[in-house]
Amino acid sequence: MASYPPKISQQDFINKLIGTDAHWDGTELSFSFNSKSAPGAKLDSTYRGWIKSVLDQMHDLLGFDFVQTRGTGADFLFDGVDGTGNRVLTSDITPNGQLPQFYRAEVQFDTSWTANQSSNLDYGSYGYWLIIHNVLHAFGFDHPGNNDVTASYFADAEQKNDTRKLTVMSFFDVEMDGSGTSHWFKEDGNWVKKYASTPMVFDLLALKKSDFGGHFAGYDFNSDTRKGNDVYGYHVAAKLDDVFDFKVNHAPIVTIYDAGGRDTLDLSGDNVSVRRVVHYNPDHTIAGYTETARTTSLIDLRPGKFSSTHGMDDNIAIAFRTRIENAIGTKFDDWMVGNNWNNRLTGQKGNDLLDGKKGNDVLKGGGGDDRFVFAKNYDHDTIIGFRDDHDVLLLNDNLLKNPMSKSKLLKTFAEQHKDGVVLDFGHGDVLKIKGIEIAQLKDDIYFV
Ligand SMILES: [Ca+2]
Ligand SMILES: [Ca+2]
Ligand SMILES: [Ca+2]
Ligand SMILES: [Zn+2]
Repeated sequence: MASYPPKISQQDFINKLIGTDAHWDGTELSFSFNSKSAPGAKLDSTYRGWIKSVLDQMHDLLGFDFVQTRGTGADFLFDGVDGTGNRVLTSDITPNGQLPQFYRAEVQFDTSWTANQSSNLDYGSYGYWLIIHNVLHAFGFDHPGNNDVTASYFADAEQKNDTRKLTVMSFFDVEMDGSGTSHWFKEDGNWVKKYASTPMVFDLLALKKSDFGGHFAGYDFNSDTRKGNDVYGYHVAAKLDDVFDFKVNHAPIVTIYDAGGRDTLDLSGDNVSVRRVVHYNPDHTIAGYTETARTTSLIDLRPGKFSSTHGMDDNIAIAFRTRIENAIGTKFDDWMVGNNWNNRLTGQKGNDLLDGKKGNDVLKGGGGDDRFVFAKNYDHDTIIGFRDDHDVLLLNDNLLKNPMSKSKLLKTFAEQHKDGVVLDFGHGDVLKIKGIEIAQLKDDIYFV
């Protein structure tokens, strides 16, 4: 009987990722590709392009400028090997009274592996995931457990949440922890397992300097990255990293880091209509899979939280400290959750639930029968295009000191304005519902 390993705290988990205090210093790092690799093992131009795209990601996260050089003396040497396995070798020195500093990293990819053949590299592929994994090794990361590529979850995982959901350093699939999390994606009629194409939420926490009591020297984050008003997902600007363009990265498993501006997660182009459901045996091992219609998505803008889109689960995360203000939903039934800032949530087609949380939010349900959540400390929210007898108001009873009837509620708090109804619950909690009259609203209110 397989049993789950214990769950450990976020702090303990991240301490496991940070195996050493060694780190890279300075602002510029050189890299090169070994031109003297064994014949047939050499990394071709396609492979090199994918490695460079990972270095671009590391620039956007940490600000290092990566400069390509010739020869084998670079800070990062990327090498192809034939049959000796993937390896990362780092060297560091400890200057007097300081933390250890890296001065060299050699990253070897075994191109005899099918996954490492350049024709098999793409966003979401195992081979691309492995490049990110190994580059993070070269930045000082360890595996979250004492295990390697041959490990199996029930025999070797030291913590229940050691899966690829939180970190690219894990060897265990997201579904292993019994959560039912599916990263399967149907491609050309076949179900394919997808992998993260950016460092994930805990990786970013572990990379960041001083987040964890100075245990790790860590890195400052790049405060210039995408600091304008950016759109992620669909209808993105040409200059955006392709990893966040879901027309290119069409089965996205990503964590979004953004340094400022008013940003939008646009999921309007997500038309994935099937998903793969994971089934478990009584002993927690995987029993098998079934295919089902995909009808919902979850879009959660809170830092550190995951969204479930493209028929997958927990595949898009917002990094801690990253603020994404706006979201555009799919044609399916979206559950949209805002954050503590001012959000604009647009449900579009489908029966959506919109929950802006704190901040002055604008909620637009679009077609379908939509539900709008309002509660204490939600500030000034505005609902646009409320459809009488279709849309529903879900009012949290924490807005009221004492329970009351809907008629009493409307009498006490509602005021008819030219363009809609304003419900002023006091203490700055004001909900405006546009395009409706008080009398129409009564049968559309529910207390939750
Ligand atoms: Ca931005
Ligand atoms: Ca809708
Ligand atoms: Ca909000
Ligand atoms: Zn590794």
